[in-house]
Amino acid sequence: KMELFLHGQSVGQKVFKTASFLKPFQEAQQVCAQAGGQLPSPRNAAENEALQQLVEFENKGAAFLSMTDSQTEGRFTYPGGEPLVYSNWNPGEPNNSGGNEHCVEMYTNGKWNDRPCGEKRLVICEF
Ligand code: GN1
Ligand code: CA
Ligand code: CA
Repeated sequence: KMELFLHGQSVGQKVFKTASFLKPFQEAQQVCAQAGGQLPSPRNAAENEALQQLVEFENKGAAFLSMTDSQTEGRFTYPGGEPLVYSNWNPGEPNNSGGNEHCVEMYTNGKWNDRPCGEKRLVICEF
């Protein structure tokens, strides 16, 4: 798919834009909210692919997704609390390694891993 803008990807009605910097999850959430968006919630393979292209292009490592299992361990939900309609976990994930992985990162290859929320990851927002 053609890259129309350097720092954005549009897919369906959704646009992903990268902030190009790294933040812990809570600050990343605030950055997106302040901009009128939210952290990315890829809900199908096309959205996941569009986001993956942006993560890969940025070349700053993995990016945070919106979803957490902070409410109930092992049950990942969107910011509104709904359960996932789509996932692209790396094999063996989510594993809640160390008992403290309640956020989700997308690797540059598009696969997901649960990860501690306090770690700094690339900030991309969806609008
Ligand atoms: C890392 O370090 P280890 O193997 O316990 C990672 C996990 C991954 C795992 C994949 C903090 O865990 O999220 O699931 O590798 N956690 C950290 O093998 O690096
Ligand atoms: Ca967890
Ligand atoms: Ca993990």
